[in-house]
Amino acid sequence: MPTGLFITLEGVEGSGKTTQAAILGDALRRENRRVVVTHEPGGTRAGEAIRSIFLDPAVSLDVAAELLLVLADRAQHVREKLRPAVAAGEIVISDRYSDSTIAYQGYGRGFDLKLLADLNRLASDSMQPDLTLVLDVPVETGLERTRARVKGAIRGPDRFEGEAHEFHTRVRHGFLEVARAEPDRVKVINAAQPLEAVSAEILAVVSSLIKRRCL
Ligand code: T5A
Repeated sequence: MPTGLFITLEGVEGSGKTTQAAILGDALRRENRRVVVTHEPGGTRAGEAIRSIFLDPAVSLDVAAELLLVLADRAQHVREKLRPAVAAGEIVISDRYSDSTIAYQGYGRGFDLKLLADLNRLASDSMQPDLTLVLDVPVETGLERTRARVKGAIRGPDRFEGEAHEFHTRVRHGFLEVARAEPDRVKVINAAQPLEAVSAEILAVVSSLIKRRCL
């Protein structure tokens, strides 16, 4: 029975996850590996509909509704896309997953971490990443990158980009706490470096895992 690999990229706004997920996907495809690059919220048709409500600052959302929406997105993503792809032997790279709920809804919004762990287990059907890379940057660096992007686009900041600096500081701390608690699964990458240096570090960690798993 073929088994692939499940890799997640996590981090604060503008840490470079989307950019690095694409670069890693391309690098692995060049090695003739089968790769799926996906993201949360989103990644399925239902997920994209959820995402549009979830991120729109013009839609009023209580924090409990926000939490339940992102969990609904994950429940669909795992069952429709992530688990079948890994079972088929693909390397799945997800731009955000369960640790974002711990960091944003737990450390950011203040939900109880034990409750979130239970809800994450339900939503993810207990599917854990083989490897999680936390792209760590100072909050200001990340927000500066997203602001530069917003300037050149027609859209304004989304629900989270518009949050206070303290919120993002708690979120960054949350990711680092997750990494401290689970050092075998979670590796912290210094994402304040130039793009190519970050990509090289990520590829080295992933290649070493692939080698260990004999994939
Ligand atoms: N959320 C999500 C929750 O609250 N709970 C959850 O459980 C989940 C799953 C998702 C939002 O949802 C929240 C968290 C998020 O706020 P999103 O639009 O998917 O919203 O937002 P992000 O995941 O934060 O994506 P961003 O696009 O904002 O950030 P990325 O993906 O980290 O950064 P990226 O790659 O788009 O890069 C941003 C800019 O920086 C440049 C890029 O070219 C780009 O312009 N850049 C660099 N510049 C210099 N040096 C580098 N090393 C660079 N790397 C990238």
